[in-house]
Amino acid sequence: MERTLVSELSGMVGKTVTLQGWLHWKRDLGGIQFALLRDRSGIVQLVVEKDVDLPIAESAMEVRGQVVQNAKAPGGLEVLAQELQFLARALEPSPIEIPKEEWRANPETLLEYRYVSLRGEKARATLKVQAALVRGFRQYLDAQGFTEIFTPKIVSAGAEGGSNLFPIDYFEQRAYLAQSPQLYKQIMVGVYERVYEVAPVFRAEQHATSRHLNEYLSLDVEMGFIRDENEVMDLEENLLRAMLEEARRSVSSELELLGAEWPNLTEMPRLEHAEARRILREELSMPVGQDFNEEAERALGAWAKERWGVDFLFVSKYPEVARPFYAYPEGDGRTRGFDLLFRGLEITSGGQRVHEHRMLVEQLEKKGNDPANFAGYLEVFKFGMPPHGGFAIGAERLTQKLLGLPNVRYARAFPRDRHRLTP
Ligand code: AMO
Repeated sequence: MERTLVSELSGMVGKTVTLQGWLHWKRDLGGIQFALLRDRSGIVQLVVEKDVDLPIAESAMEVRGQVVQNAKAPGGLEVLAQELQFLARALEPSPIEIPKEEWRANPETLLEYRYVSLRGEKARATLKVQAALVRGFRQYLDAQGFTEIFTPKIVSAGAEGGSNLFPIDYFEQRAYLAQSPQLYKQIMVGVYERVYEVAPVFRAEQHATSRHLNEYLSLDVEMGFIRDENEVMDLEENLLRAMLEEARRSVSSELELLGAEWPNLTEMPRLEHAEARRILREELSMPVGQDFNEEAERALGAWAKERWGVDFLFVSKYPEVARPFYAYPEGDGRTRGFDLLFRGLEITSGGQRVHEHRMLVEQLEKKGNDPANFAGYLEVFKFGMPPHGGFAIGAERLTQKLLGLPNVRYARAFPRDRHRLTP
């Protein structure tokens, strides 16, 4: 018996079909019962004889029945159930009544019972949008001659500075969970010229905020033989357009369901860091440091939206003091490093990197690092590393801002935050 998906029913009026899915909701009207069946493609109403003993919601089931039109049913169709088979009965009532509660449940409850709350249409749509963005990322970069790489997540040293590393025991040695594939993606530029990685990274952020996760999906890009960081930003612009277009093409109904506001993809201006600071200080009367805090980023985002009508804003030529040792110095205190803000939230850091061994040693020392501790890393730069640069996009933050989610945790199936290690 061939399975029909809910999304295929409109072409099957009058026919008898077999559906599989979950019991989403049920109502007993005395003479007759109504139920909703949910599968991966949608939800349909079932009309069920009164003497059938329907199990509780979230049971897995198979139904054979006739497809009929009914203007009053959701989607204008329903299935008159003739045979029902329960493949896996739910053992107890779901802690979250998905259809009723998902849109207004306590956020902590949704995360606590993630294994069922993920079945809600909002949660499913969110992660489908993210999957489409990631698919767009891969498709675009594949077409541009990039090679996908897979680098270790158990590492011997931090890539972004030591403060937020998770230490682990690695037999007799101390190891860490990777904060970023930074050093490895640079090494791989020496192999393939253009590389990308889609993988989780780990940050021991102590603070619980709406934009920090302790484990997040990093979309990393690195490319060789560049003239300067502008080429990297050009690539990121086109990449983001491709990612969003893939989402619009493949998950438009999910975007609509979640009320996603389509961003301005035409213009993504580049503002030098010094100019951004001036604007914050003089035009927005905000105290600013060398690195922008959350408030400053939000203010800059709002300023750019009002002034230029843009959603994406690059802040370029970051000062050396606010960048890691591998950022390419301009020699005047600035670097070729940039951030990209999306609706006032940093979704990317990137830039051109130091590719010369001698300069790298200098930069390490300038930052107070002992080059001896980076011997393995420095080794790589003895063998013809071309000028190169890249960036990383935080997938959850991009999803969060595209969909207007109040917290980045909803953009991850099983978020790890300061207080959450389960489910
Ligand atoms: P950075 O540390 O700025 O740069 O991280 C890059 C992007 O990753 C996202 N991000 C986070 N998302 C959720 N929770 C967090 N705790 C978190 N921390 C960072 C942000 C951020 O812009 N190696 C460099 C990238 C590069 O230069 O290629 C790096 O990791 O969206």
